[in-house]
Amino acid sequence: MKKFGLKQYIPLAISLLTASSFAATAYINQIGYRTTDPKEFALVDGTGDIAIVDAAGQTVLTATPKAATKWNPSGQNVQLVDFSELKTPGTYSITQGGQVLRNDLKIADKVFEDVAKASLKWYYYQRASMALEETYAGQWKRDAGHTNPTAKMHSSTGASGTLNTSKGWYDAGDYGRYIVNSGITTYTLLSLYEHFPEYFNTLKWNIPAEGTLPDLLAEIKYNLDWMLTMQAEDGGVYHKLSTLQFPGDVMPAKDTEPLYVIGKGSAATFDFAGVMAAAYRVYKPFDAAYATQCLEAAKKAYAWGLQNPKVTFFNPADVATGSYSDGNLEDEQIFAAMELFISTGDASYKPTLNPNEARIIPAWPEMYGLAVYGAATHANELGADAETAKTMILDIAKEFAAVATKGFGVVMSNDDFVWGSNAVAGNQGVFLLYAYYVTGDQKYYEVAKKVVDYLLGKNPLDMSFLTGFGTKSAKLPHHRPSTADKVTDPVPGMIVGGPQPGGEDIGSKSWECKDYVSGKMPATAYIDDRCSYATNEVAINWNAPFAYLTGAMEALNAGFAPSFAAEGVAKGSTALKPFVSRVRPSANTAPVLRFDDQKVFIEKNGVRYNLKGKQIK
Ligand SMILES: [Ca+2]
Ligand SMILES: [Ca+2]
Repeated sequence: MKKFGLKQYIPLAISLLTASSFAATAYINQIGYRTTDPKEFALVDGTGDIAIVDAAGQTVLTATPKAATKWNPSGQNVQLVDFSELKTPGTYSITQGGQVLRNDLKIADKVFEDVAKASLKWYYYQRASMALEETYAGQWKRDAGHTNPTAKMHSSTGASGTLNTSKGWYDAGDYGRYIVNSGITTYTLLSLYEHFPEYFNTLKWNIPAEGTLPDLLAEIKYNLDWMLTMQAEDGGVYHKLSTLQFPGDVMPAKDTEPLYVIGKGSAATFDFAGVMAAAYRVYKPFDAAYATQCLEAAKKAYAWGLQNPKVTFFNPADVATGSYSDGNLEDEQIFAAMELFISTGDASYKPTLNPNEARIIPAWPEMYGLAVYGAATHANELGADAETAKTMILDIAKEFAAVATKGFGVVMSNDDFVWGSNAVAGNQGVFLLYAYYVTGDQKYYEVAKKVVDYLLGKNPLDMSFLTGFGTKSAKLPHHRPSTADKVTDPVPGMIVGGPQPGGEDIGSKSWECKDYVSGKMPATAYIDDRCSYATNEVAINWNAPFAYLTGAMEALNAGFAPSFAAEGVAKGSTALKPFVSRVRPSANTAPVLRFDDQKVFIEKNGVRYNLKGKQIK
């Protein structure tokens, strides 16, 4: 008997028919487990020991599940099962009491290489202004979209006429290009290269060549080139490039409404400055002129930002595309300052970290954590602030590690199931890898790995959130090319937004979703349907942490460690003890960043505040 589905909603009458209906459900990383990694799956409604059986029918391991703990986001009582002892590559069945719970358990070497490549390759599929050729795109080949070399200046830019602007990545399921969301995305991908240059110098995934650049840097440059076009003469950076309204479900080439350059503000400008300062370091060995262009653009942007530090963007009345509005701009400023200081050594840029800043898990409006990352990974340049940054990371990472011993074995709690919850998970995982880098303590690697397990199937929906990969994965993402092409399978390598109970896309109109939230829990409020932009859309900033996690884990396991890493990282030598640190607010009482549509607010002790600290309903 194969059993993959959720079973908690099976009516009681049916489950009473025969005792065998009480079979447990095992939730696994459907892509597989690395031979040398710690391994764990989640079990619900289990009784007794489990056995793992190889393809020849031989039991290769028996294990006793841990005591059940309740996982609040799904309401399930979950037993975690450790099967780390099993290290032989192969495909296995999980059985309990003679019943086969599932038969798709895989163990392999380089187990995340394919998903890392696919999640990076997806950025190629999102390229604006160029055709995707069959030699690279296969059945997802398509015509070029948004090829117009100029876009009109919207009055919100304070400028008139047109701007030469092209290239870049489409942001999400729509065709907008937004500097703010490009900020965290591009930085995350740049940092993946900067941490593991030797590994990514040779890793390839069949995209068009860009000179002699490694594939990762060729892909990132396609977006940097676009970002560079979005800077005004005075240094300020325009907020976005989009049509006035979202297009229908059409291919990029059919979205022929006029493109506008819209808005100009501090968030876009500081994000741009930080990204360009980091790009300087990364591209310098390959193309000194391009690197200098990036650094000069960064300096110019930062100078404008210092003169205009609080210019908040709001959608003008005639514009309905993504707003990416953010009322708190100090974190964007410190991110830019940190990157400029690291790249130039110029003390006038040097920011000072606030050791009490608790909102340091990065998200698109929440860039403080990237400044903490910058400080923690540049001890020589930052001195005492590098130690402050390490302490800030470890205080939270220790809590994450404790939380992940229970429930589904992930960090996430109810509050994390916001719009784009899979990116919350992903960024928690990246955060844990930084804790691993700065301590060498394997514990943090293991907890970060559990995040990958969650995203690839060890979750109450029993599904891989990466399109094209896993026994059961999203088939109908909210992604216009996947909807409008004539191809059955969605574009591969996309992390969908994931479960969250907001139900913002539910309604009675033809394009809206029917109720998929009632009776569900935060971690199960999800629908694999094109209508669901609130749970099943894709976005460049949601793919980036997943790509970072899986790419970094492949690099680490290939023996590469970041140059700044503590002893023990990736090299199998003695792990260092974590740093001792002071008490901080617990995860339960610390302020939490929440998202509602594209608005952001802070929640603390159940009370919501806007980003200026004012209480809201
Ligand atoms: Ca912010
Ligand atoms: Ca399709």
